[in-house]
Amino acid sequence: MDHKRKERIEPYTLPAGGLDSLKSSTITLLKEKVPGSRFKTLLSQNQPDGFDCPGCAWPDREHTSTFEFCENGVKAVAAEATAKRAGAELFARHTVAALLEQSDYELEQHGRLTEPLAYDHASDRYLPISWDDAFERIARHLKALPDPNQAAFYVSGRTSNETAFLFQLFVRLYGTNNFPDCSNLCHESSSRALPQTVGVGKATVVLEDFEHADTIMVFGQNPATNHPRMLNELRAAAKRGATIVSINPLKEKGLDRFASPQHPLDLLGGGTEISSLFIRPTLGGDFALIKGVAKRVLELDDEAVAVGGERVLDLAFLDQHCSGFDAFAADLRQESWQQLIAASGVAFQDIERLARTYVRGKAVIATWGMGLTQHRDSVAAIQMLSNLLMMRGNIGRLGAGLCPVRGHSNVQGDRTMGIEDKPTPAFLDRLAQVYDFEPPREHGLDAVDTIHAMRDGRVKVFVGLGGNFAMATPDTPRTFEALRNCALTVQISTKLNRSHLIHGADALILPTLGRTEIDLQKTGPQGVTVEDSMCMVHLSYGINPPASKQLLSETDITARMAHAVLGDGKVDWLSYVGDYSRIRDEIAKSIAGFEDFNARVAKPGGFHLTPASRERRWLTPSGKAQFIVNALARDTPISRARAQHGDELMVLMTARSNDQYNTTIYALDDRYRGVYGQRRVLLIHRDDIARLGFAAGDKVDIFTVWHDGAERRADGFRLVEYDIPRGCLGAYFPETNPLIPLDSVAEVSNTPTSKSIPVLLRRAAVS
Ligand SMILES: Nc1nc2c(c(=O)[nH]1)N[C@H]1C(S)=C(S)[C@@H](COP(=O)(O)OP(=O)(O)OC[C@H]3O[C@@H](n4cnc5c(=O)[nH]c(N)nc54)[C@H](O)[C@@H]3O)O[C@H]1N2
Ligand SMILES: Nc1nc2c(c(=O)[nH]1)N[C@H]1C(S)=C(S)[C@@H](COP(=O)(O)OP(=O)(O)OC[C@H]3O[C@@H](n4cnc5c(=O)[nH]c(N)nc54)[C@H](O)[C@@H]3O)O[C@H]1N2
Ligand SMILES: [Mo]
Repeated sequence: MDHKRKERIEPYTLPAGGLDSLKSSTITLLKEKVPGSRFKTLLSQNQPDGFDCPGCAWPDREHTSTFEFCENGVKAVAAEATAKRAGAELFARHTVAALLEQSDYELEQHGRLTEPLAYDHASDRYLPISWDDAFERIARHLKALPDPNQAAFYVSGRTSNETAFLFQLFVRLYGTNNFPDCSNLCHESSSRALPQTVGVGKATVVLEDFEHADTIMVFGQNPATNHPRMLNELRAAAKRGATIVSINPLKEKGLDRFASPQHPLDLLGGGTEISSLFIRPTLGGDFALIKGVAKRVLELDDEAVAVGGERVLDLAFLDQHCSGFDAFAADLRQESWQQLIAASGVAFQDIERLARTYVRGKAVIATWGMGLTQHRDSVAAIQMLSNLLMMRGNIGRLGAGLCPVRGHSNVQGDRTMGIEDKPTPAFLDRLAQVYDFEPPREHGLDAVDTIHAMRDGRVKVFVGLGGNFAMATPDTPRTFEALRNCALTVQISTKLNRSHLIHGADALILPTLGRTEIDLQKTGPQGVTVEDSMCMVHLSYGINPPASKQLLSETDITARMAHAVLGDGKVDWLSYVGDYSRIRDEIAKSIAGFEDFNARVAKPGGFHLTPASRERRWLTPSGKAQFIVNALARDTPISRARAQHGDELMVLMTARSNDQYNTTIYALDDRYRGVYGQRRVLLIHRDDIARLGFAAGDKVDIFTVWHDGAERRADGFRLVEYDIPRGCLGAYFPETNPLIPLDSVAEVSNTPTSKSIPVLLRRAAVS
């Protein structure tokens, strides 16, 4: 095929969704050679007797009565149901060094892993190993460590509650809280911000609230690509007359117009207008923007008081439910407009418009994604958003509330099950009591700190339950160095990825079932449970035959690994494998909110794990919804880099294309942004192209400005003129992860600042 023709830039002018969405899904199914018999899989997605879609954590309507088409879901399911296989022959044909030459896209194309493999130094190849020998090898390494804190146990967010529970129990009985997880790279800022303000780090809304909201503010999210089913809710809200605001440096497709594949009339017409207002902060400008809106709300209340009008603040809520409002108001009053405007990159008129829209709303939902969580001051920004909603009592009532929109389909459930490097004493106390042991109390390592520890030799064994740690994390060369410094790396995976190739001295690949596959055990096919982004817990049953007879379920792998390491002391590990409802009985005993788990989850649609904040019970130290004062950061790595480099300094965000799932590259298009056949592109404002002395289409190398003297670069990116604020750049990850310094992290949450990297551009050395 003519490669040049495929590589093109062509702005997308249709509404998001629509027939193109169906087309793109069909192409994926054909490309993956998904057998026709498996198409029915798609219809079982999110059905009462089907499986929970591995695509994202957006909830389903009553775990639905009708099939809800979703491009993201189709791609995720097709990627798992693919007919392609990465069997032992593949590894016999290629050395690891040869596989390393392949792109992430090519690695993904090999298909599903089929049997356990162990790295062989002599031949630089992965060779088959028996399951028993694999577990024995893990046990040998783990038992040899002088301190259990020398091992780290990564969890990606597709793992079921049942597996996650067993996994954390195993790891804590082994003796560590070293649980780096994908959350650390994702919504950790939400998980750390919200407990301090409203007591729980989860959404206070359920889907039904979207039917009652009159105003919905969407911060830093690209739902057309990442949560397409969310657009059906926004569409319905827009049709009812609700006001939807998008707060995003980019005017993302789908947040403007959406043609729902669910509604044939939409496909024929021009779709539905979603957002009536676009507020476009500079990258990382949200804290200042939201603080500005809060300041304006306070001023509008002052004005109402002055003329004896209706109060803008919800005085009853503030009085009964909140603590710290006076200090918060005093801080808002002293904040300078000039600073807020400069830091947010939003003109006063737009701050005013957003404030007035917010104040007009009687029931306001704020949703957010990675645009809010992956900056240095993300925790402060999310707390400011919580403050803003609290000012008008928009938490814990119909149609209103906080809604962090999580990514991986069970990332929230995994945390609930105890995949947490900083577990609460209450959680550990209960585990201690149920299993009669003293769990480790010392906080463990998160994702970034695990990389530091592996580099320093403090962690020697890395076990990854899903995910692609090597590519999902920042500072790629340093992360590679870290993983290669391990004595053993173990990856429990469905498909081949770079984390298998960047390995320790000893290395294992343990292939596993995906959620769409039938998990047949002694007592019959097993269901597993997940918790979605709005705290609904439900059962999921796979329906496809396993990709290979040699696959074990994640639960089985976890139980056998635990058995090999710990024996049958406190827990009879293997006894749980035959019947997962027995694990749910253990969860019911051990984790708050899961009483009578099996019975409750058996009901169609499952149950809501209602967070106290939704009921206006505040699990904060003050027992109230807590206003939190945070100051505008004035001295930051970006401000320092700008002082040094002036206007040449640009700020880069790294996000997803339409054809990728995190580090999994399905194909090379990002059609909503008009990018085809390529990924090494850099979105940039036309004025910046000219100002920096380039032309659109030029190739540049990107360099990070950081204080440690190390060179961080990513080469050969094509400049694409784009409607993005001046001074800001957009590119895709994982290609740009080498640019993110390991110590460029959000305060408190330690999340890499994937959306604000200070960089300089140079004409590419090789064009
Ligand atoms: N198809 C598909 N679906 C997915 C995924 C996938 O990779 N592919 N990943 C899953 C996962 S794990 C997650 S976490 C979610 C991620 O879903 P999103 O949260 O939508 O993640 P991103 O693609 O990183 O997009 C971030 C958005 O934030 C905006 N943004 C960037 N910086 C800022 C800022 O400073 N302020 C504001 N206000 N906005 C900003 C960007 O323009 C972009 O629209 O999607 C999940 N669903
Ligand atoms: N620069 C930059 N970096 C980022 C982000 C960003 O916006 N910018 N986003 C971050 C975010 S939000 C996240 S969540 C992380 C994602 O980080 P991860 O969760 O680590 O990465 P994924 O790409 O989702 O993992 C894909 C791999 O998971 C395995 N897999 C898939 N399904 C299953 C399963 O059911 N079981 C098992 N055992 N394995 C499975 C497959 O082998 C596949 O190759 O990346 C983060 N990294
Ligand atoms: Mo995520």
